[in-house]
Amino acid sequence: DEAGLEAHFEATIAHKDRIEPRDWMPEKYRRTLVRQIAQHAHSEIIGMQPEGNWISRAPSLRRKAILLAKVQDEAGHGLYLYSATETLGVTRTELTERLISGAQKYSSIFNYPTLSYADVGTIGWLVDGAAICNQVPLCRTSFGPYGRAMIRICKEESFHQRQGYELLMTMMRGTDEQRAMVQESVDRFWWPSLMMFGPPDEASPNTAQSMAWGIKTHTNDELRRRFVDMTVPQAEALGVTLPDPDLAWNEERQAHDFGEVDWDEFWKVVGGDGPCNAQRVAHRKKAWDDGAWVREAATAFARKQEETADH
Ligand code: FAQ
Repeated sequence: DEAGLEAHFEATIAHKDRIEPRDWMPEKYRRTLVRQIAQHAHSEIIGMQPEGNWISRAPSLRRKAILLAKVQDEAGHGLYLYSATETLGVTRTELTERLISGAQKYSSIFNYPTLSYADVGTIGWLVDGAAICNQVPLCRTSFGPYGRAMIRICKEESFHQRQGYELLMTMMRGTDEQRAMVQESVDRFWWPSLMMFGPPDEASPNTAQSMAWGIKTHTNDELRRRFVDMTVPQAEALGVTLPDPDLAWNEERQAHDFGEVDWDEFWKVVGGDGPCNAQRVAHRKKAWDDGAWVREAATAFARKQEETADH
């Protein structure tokens, strides 16, 4: 009966065991997962655009090969995460339509433009760095397919982070112009990277329930603080300044103090009014529309194969 199933679900969560697709789960748990995993998948797919912008202009064959591999990895992560979402009873077509209509979100960070080649390095260092900080704990999330997907994705994100840092390190060893280009890029991406962790805890409607269900294991602010502590020494090693006058080591807390994120900007970008929101969604819609004939042909071919197999 329903009460027994619910008790079993609660016990599984309490033991930190995993919920699998065939297990009974509360409808709100299922909906929360579809929301979070689909948004995560959409972020990977939309996230191909800012860096994809530089593939044709990479400064060397080696840099181009690295960038191509990274952007392809992001496509793979997106497809992997759509598959995890499909185990909850939605199709990829429905999810893509919800992205294009604006019913579902994707990470705010991908609504900022990539204005210089240094942005490729900064995205790897800061954006993938923030992604790792947020996603390593998700390897132990309560829903099996999501947690297992995160393990592989985090390994690839580590490579992405290192390639970005190495790119910036190379530019910092270059000319004054190159160093200035890195600093200017870090100035633009620092605050938006902090926004990736979501609103402050007191303004995060989903955190409490998601933590009770073991979907999230840390709050948004906890992970944001962890990211700042992790990144400051990396910035020092690189020789760049993080654009926050309030950033300082707090001896007593053994952690960094830092300034307040511009939450008005965050909500504006999340609400669809960031620098590139319209462009990102329009680009995705065009690719989806242009690909309709491929999906139709593949479906017709699969149907024909089935019919032939019957005879
Ligand atoms: N952008 O109550 P909360 C990557 C929304 S990494 C846009 O705190 P929650 C790798 C939130 O959805 C990026 N919207 O929500 C890569 C909710 O709205 P809703 C993807 C945001 O879910 C690197 C509302 O605000 N990573 O792609 C954002 O408990 C380089 C209230 O917020 C993930 O998705 C935001 N930044 O916590 C690819 C990680 N923050 O849905 C290419 C998995 C919040 O009720 C290149 N997701 N919102 O309408 C999570 O960990 C969580 O969903 C959070 C938000 C922490 C993002």
